[in-house]
Amino acid sequence: MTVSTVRSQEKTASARHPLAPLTVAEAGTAARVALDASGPGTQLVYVALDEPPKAAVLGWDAAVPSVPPVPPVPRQALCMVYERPRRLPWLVTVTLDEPARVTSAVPAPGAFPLITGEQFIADSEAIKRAPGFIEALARRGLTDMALIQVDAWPAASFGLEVDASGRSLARAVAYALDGPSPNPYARPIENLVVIWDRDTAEIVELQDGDPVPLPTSPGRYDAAGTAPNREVAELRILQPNGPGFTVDDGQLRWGPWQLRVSLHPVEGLVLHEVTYIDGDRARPILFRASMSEMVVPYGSTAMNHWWKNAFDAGECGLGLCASSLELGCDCLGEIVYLDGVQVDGEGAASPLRNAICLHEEDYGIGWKHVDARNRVSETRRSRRMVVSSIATVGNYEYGFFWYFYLDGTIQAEVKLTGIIQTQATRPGERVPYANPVTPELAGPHHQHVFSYRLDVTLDGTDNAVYEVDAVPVPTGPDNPYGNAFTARATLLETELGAQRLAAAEKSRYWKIVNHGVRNAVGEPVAYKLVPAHATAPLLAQPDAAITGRATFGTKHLWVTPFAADERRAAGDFPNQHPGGDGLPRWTAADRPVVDTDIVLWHTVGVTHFCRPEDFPVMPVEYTGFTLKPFGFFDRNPAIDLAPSASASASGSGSGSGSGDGGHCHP
Ligand SMILES: [Cu+2]
Repeated sequence: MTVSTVRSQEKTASARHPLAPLTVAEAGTAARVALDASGPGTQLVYVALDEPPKAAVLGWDAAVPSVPPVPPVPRQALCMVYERPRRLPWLVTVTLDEPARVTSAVPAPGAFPLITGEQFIADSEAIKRAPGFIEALARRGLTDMALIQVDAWPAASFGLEVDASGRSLARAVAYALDGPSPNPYARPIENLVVIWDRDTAEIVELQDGDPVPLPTSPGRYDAAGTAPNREVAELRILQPNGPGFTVDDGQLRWGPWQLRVSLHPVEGLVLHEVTYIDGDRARPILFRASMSEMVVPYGSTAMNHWWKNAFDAGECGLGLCASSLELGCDCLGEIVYLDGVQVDGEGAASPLRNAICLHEEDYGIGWKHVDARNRVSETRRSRRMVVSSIATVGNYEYGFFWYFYLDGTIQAEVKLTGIIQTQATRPGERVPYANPVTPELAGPHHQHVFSYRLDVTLDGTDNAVYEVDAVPVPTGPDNPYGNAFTARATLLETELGAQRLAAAEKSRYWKIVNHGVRNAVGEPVAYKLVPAHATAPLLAQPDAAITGRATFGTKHLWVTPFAADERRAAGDFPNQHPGGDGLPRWTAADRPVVDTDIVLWHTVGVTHFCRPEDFPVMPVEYTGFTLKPFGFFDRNPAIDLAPSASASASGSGSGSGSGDGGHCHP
C-alpha cells in the first residue's frame, strides 16, 4: 500500500487551465487584497476560484496550443468577507494577474455570511462566558465550564421578532462532558437554548425550560471506550505497478475518463468537464457537477430541536469543513491525495493536506457469460475510479463520493455517519417526533436533503430532458394477452413543468438527450438519471418556514436553463434567509429548457428515523443517484476489456476457485 500526494503546482498562470485549483499563494494573495480594500473590522469568510465564463473554458479547451495562441483567461478569485461593524457581507472579486487588485466588490445588505468553523468555535466559547448562561447551568448543578460544550448553530429564520432583528444570530444548545475524551452528544442539556448575537457577543434571549436529568451513560466510541476491540483479518489492496490513473494540476485521467477535480469552500468536491474518450472522440458529459446545497431539517417540536435546520453547504461550507484524510482509515489501496487550500479569518492561507482522495476499486464482476453448450466463459471485472472527500459538520460526517465505471456509468453517493442529534429523556419517557435510542436518549426525526447541481453537456451544450415512466397497457386489441407494457416519454419543456417527483411504482427516470447527435439506432444520444427512490421530499408543511427556505427539497428534479450566477439551490446567502431564494425564484420565469444549455438539480436524501444502532456513532447510511448511458454508446463500452487473469484460491476450501493462471474459466 503506497500513497502519493499531489501538492499545488505553481505553474505560470497562462500555462494553467482556467479551472486549475487555486494555489495557497493565490488564495493568500486574494485574501490579502480583499481585506486591504475593506473597511476596519472586516473578516475573511472564504476564498474560491472565480470560475471563468463557460465559453472561455470551452474555448480554452478547444484551442490547439500556440496555433493560434489563445489569449490567457484572466485568473480571478472570489472572496466572501464580512464587515462586522456594519453587519455587511461582501462578495469581492480579485484578479490574480499582476498586479493583483479588486475588480469588483458587491455588498449584500440584509444578508448574513456563511458561518466559518472559527466563528462557530468563537461563539461557542463566548457563550460559555456569558453570565446568564452560567446561571442557567448553575440552576442545573453544572458549575465547571471546562466540562460544558456549546454548539452555536445557524439560527435559521422563522419570521419571529428576533429573526427580523437584523442581528447575526446563533441558536445554541449545550452538552455536559464527562471527561477529556467525551461523547458530548451522550449528555445533552435539555430545554436550554441561547439565542446569541454573533457580532456583539451577547445573549439576545435565553430559553430556560424544565430540566431533564442528565443521562448517565458516557456513550463512548473511541477504542479505549469500546474495548475489548474485535480484530478482523488483514486486507491489503496492492497495485504493484502503481495506480491506473494520472493527475495533473486538477486534471484526472483514468481509462476512458477525463475530468477535473477541485474543492470549493461551499460546495466541497466539484467535478468539471467530465469527458469520455470514445475512440477518437472526446465526448463531454458534465460541464460541472457539485453539491449545490444541503439541509438537515428536524421534525421535532421540542425546545432544543424544532429550529434545527442546518444548510451545511451554504451556511457552513462543505469544503471549509473538509477533513484531512488518512491512509488506511479513510482510504484503502493505492491512493493519490489532492490538497485543498484553507484561509483563516485574518486571510492567512495554508494547505489542507489530503483533502481529496483518488483511488481505484475492484467492484465485482462487470459482465459475464458462460455458453451453456460448450462451457466457454467470458468474464470481465468491474473497476471504478473513486473521487471523494469527507466533511465534518458539527456532530455529523458526510462523505461525498463520485464513482466512474468502465461501462460509462457515473454514480454519486453520500455516506452519512457521525453522531446523531440527541434528546435527553426521563426514565421510561417516550417523546414525540423522536425514537428512543438508549434508555436515556431519543433521536429526533430529521431529514438530510441534498441538491446536486448537474450542468450537463452531453456531446455539446444543447440538451433536453424526458421523464420516462413504465406504463401498463390495458388489455385489448393492442395488448391481447394483457402482458404488454411500454415506456412513456414526456419532454420537459419549461421550468415549471420540469419540477418533478420520483415515482418508484412507475420505474421513473429522467433521460437527458442531445437531439442533435444520433446513435447507431437513430436515437438521440442519452444518459438516464436514475433517482434514489427511497428519498421522501421535504416533509415539513407547505407553510413551514423551512419549506420556503429549502424549496429545492420539495421536488426531486428541477431543470433550468444555464445561468452562470445560478449556482446554489437556496441562493447565495441561506444563513438566516427568510426564504424564496434560489430555485423557486429563478424558475418562476418558467423559461424554456429544450435543446438549450440546461442544468439539472437533483434532490436526494435520507429520512432519518433514528435507531438504537445509530448510537453512539451511526454506521454509514447511503444516498445518491446514478447516471447511466442510454444509447450514448453503440454497444457495451466495456466489451473490449482484456480478460482478467485467474488466480488460485488459498485456504482449505473445496478448491473450486483454483485456477491455472490463465483467463477466468467457469
Ligand atoms: Cu440523520
